Parts: sequence; structure tokens; C-alpha cells
Amino acid sequence: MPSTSSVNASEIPKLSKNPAVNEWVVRTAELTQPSSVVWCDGSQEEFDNIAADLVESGTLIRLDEELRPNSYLARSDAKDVARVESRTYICSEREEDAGPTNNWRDPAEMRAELEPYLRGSMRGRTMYVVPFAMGPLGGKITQYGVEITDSPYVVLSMALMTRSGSAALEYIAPDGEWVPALHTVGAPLIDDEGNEVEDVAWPCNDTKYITHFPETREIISYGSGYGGNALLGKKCFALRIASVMGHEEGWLAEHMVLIQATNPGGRKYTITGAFPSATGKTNLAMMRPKLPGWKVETIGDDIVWMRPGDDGRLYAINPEFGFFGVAPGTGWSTNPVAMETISKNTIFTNVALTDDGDVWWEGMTDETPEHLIDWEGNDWTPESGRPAAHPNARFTVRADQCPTLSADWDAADGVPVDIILFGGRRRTNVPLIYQSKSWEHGCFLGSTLGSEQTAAAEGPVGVLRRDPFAMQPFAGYHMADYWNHWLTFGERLGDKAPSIFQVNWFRRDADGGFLWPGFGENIRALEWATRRVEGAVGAVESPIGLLPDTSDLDTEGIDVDEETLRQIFDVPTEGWLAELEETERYYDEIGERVPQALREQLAQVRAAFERA
Ligand code: OXD
Ligand code: MN
Repeated sequence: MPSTSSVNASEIPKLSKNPAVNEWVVRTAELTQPSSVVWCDGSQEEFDNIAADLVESGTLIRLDEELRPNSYLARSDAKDVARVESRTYICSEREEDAGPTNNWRDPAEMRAELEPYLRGSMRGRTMYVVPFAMGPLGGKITQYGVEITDSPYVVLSMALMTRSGSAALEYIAPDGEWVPALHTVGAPLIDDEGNEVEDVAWPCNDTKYITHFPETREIISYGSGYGGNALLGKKCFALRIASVMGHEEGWLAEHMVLIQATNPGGRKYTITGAFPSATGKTNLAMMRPKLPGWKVETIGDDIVWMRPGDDGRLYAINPEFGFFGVAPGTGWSTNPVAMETISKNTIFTNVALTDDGDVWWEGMTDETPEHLIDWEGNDWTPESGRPAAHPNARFTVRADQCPTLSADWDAADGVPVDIILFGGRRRTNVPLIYQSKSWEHGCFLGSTLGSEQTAAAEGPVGVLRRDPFAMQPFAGYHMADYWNHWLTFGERLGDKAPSIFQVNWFRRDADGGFLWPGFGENIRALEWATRRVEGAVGAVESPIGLLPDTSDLDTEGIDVDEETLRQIFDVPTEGWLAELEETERYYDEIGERVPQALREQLAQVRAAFERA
């Protein structure tokens, strides 16, 4: 039964050493009018109590204790299943600073527009205050934030995805920087007339706003309880706001995986990779390499922050503390490490429930169960003719449950990067791997990255969409300025700059079949990259970049014959000229701020095709 009176401001604890945090908490409570305010300490006891309450209220289903210890299933509202880019706004002072890839709104106007939605939005609910760190506590690259939310599901998710609670609060110094991140599901339990409204398992609002104020480093999210819309440390802070911070302060906030690959001789390479949403970043992060003697260790699967260190190299951290991975397609044959990671202490969202109280999704096992309860709570059989799990169903789990987690994953100041990968889901044109000719050329590759649309965001699945640096939905400022920022690192890092490679695990043959086995076999492409870094192997010049001599690619033990290799590395002139034309159109859409250096790269690639 919700309390009909809202909390009294004088009763709200002021637990931060930073008076601005305390004031913001009080101000937000006065605006949103919750019935109580709880500062989260991040303890296991707190987690367990909230989870127990959510089981009782029907938001969470506790899974079978033997099969999936201490794990839960949540089913979202069917209209709240992915990030909503159409309702995501960058509210910079000047429109041109948001650029053509973002929805821009004037900050004052947006605040005024949000005010009536936020006023009373938490009535009858508890307002949770979740201090959190993005990055290892006390690290040089780390940043701090406080999320206020009225969603206990979000509190649990933040506890898995970030270093949160009292420990993080301690690091917000009295005059230290921190990002206020306000989240409400927009579903008060008391209406404007004072009547009680019945709660539902997944409260949300048909109207959604995911808003960012880059100059004042603030986030306000209204109406959604799902993933990147609601776990504000992730896309909103660690990418959109952090990319602006990085632009101003000389560092990079990227939508990247972060791994270490060790060769049979014991040399360890740190690799980051920008891949658009749902293109197998988690599979790469947790790869079991199929080449004998190789080891891959995991540091992060989604976001990387990089900053030049005192030695002139580029240092990287994973600012997150957990994985919010796409469940469908994750299985014992494709990603056994992820399957082990999520064997316990995991929250699943929008997957199917088995009759014995475990979870299931398409691609998890070779055999499909005969009966399930689908992600919407309905009976399901293989004959139902619809997926049992939502295509964007997720698992949320702490990173330290990952059996391949690197010992360096919590290194306070990060690890120096050797290799940067750019990769999309591309049926045609793009070879398995090739190297950039220079830093500028590498930036060109990043800026032209594209991928076939997946279910991680709204939009038609399968259509090729430009996703430069995999940051199209996440760069919090003008895309061309962002490209320019990347270009500046060429000079700053000089010969200490990581080597850049383009990869594509998804090339298809004429019948639509995948040409390359992918997954653990991708180590064969990475192995070539590491040998290039060592200068131990040559490369073949091509108009698009430096290709492997196919005899340098280790294909022993896999079913990839010479003809297949030829197709995998084919660089079709016609297809590329069409693509370059499209790239030029795309650059024109981004506008006149596109760096001249990138236009020159485009001209050089085109000229090389014309010469060939
Ligand atoms: C994600 C995404 O959830 O990129 O990581 O959409
Ligand atoms: Mn992502």
C-alpha cells in the first residue's frame, strides 16, 4: 500500500561530504515527491532485501535455486524493451554542438518541458539514491556519479553494473566533480487528485525522455525502466556525457570491448574494439581462442575509457563493473565463458522461463525445450511461431564472475593499448581483417563504420546503418568534432599509438551463408594483427588498406579453403566505389565540419581504386 504523503525534506538524510549532492537529493525529492528516500549502501543485504520485495510484488521471479542460484527473471512492459534513440536528446547550449546525429533541444526549454512530467513523478514510491563510480575507485581515469531512481530493479542492476553505494560515495570529495543522473519510470502511485493507483510489475510511461545536458554534466531520464535508458552510468554517462568530458579534457570515451590476448610465447597484447550494438562484443570479450597456446582474457565488453599515460602510451579502463549482455545467440557452443559467468547471481530480463524454473533463449542450447513461458508470460512451444525470448533480452551480472577475467581488469589506471579494432556486421565488401595505413587512415575506417541494424535499438533489423566508431547513438557532441578529436591523438601518441585494424566476422557468400566460422576462430585474424604489430609479417597493399597475404593467416584445422579465403578477402571494385560514393554522401550529411584529413583519406582510397 503506498503512503499517500510525500517525504518531508527535513527528514531526508544528508550522507554526502559534498553539499551539492545533498542539496540535489533534497531538491529532487521536493520535485518528485516520493514517500521515502533511501541512500543505497551497496551491501549484499540491501540487494537481497530489495530483490525479495520485488519477488513478492511480482516484478522478479526467483529462478530455481539449484539450477540458477540467487538469480531472477524480470519481464518488462512490451513497449519498453530497448533504447529509444528517437526520444534521446543532447541539450547543449548551441544546436551545432550536438551535431546532425543527435536530437538537439535547448537546455532551458527541455528543463521546462520536463518539469511537469517530473513533478510528483515518484509519488507513493521510494526514491533511491545510488552513488556510483565509473572505473576503479580512486583511479586516474575514474569518474563519479549519483543516480536517483524510483525503480528498485534499476537499483539492483546498478549494483551489478557499477561500483556503487557507500564506497563510491566516499570518493565524491566535498568539492569534487560528480554527475547527477535522475531517473524515474514516470508512474506515480498517487494521481494528481490524491487517489491511489495500482502498481504493475514493470512500471513505465508511454512518454519517454532520455536527456543529457553536456555543459552542466547532467542526465534526466523519464518513462523507461529498460537498460541504457535507465542504468544511467552506462550509455548516458559513460558514453554521451563522458565523450564530451573527454573532448574537453583530452581523453576518449568509447563503445568498445577491452581484452588481452596472450600468444604461446607469453607476449600479452591489449586490444580494444569498437563494434556496433549486438554484433558479438560480448563473444569477443569472452572468446575461447581456438589456436593452440593462445589465451584471451576479459576486461570489458561494452565501454572503454582511454587516456594517454605518463609514458606516452594510451591507457584503457573498463568503467563498468558488470555485463549487460544480449542473451539470444549466447550459448554453450558460441560463448561458454558467458554461460559460466551467468550461472548464478544474475538478473535476466525478457528471456523465457523453463518448466523447471530456469531460463532459456534462442541460441542458448542446441535443443529447443518443448514448453516454455515466453518473455511476455505466455505459454510457448516450438510451434508458436514467435521467439520465446525477446531479441534484445539481456543478462545482468557482475564482471568478477567471468572465469576469463583479466587480473588487470581493476587496475586503477588502466592498461596500455596495442591494437584498436573497428568492426561491423557486413555481408559484403569488408574483408575479415586489414590494417590501416596510418592513424588518419584508421580514423577514416572508424568514421565509415557501418553495420546491419540489430534489435538493440528501435528500427528495421537488417538494414545497413552508418555507425561511426560504433558511436552513432552515443557521441554526446558533433560527430565531426568527435572525429577530429580522434585525429588529434595521432600526433599526441606518435609512434606509441596503437595499430588500427578493420575486421568483419560476418561476410556472406552468394547464398547468404557465413564465409568465416567466427567466435573462437577469430583469434586467427587477431594473431595476424599481433604479428603485424611486431613487424613479424608483411602485408599486401590494397586500395582499402593493408591486407594479409592469405598464406600468413593460420587456417590449419578449419574448414576454410582457398576459394573461401579468396571470397573473404575479396575487395570488389564496383562494390567499393558504390560504398565510397555513399560515404561521401554520408560525410556531406555530417556537414562541413568533417575534418579535411578524412575527406583526403576518402579521396586517396577512391584514387587508388581508379588507378588499380
Ligand atoms: C548495449 C547497446 O546495450 O549497445 O550495449 O545497445
Ligand atoms: Mn553497447
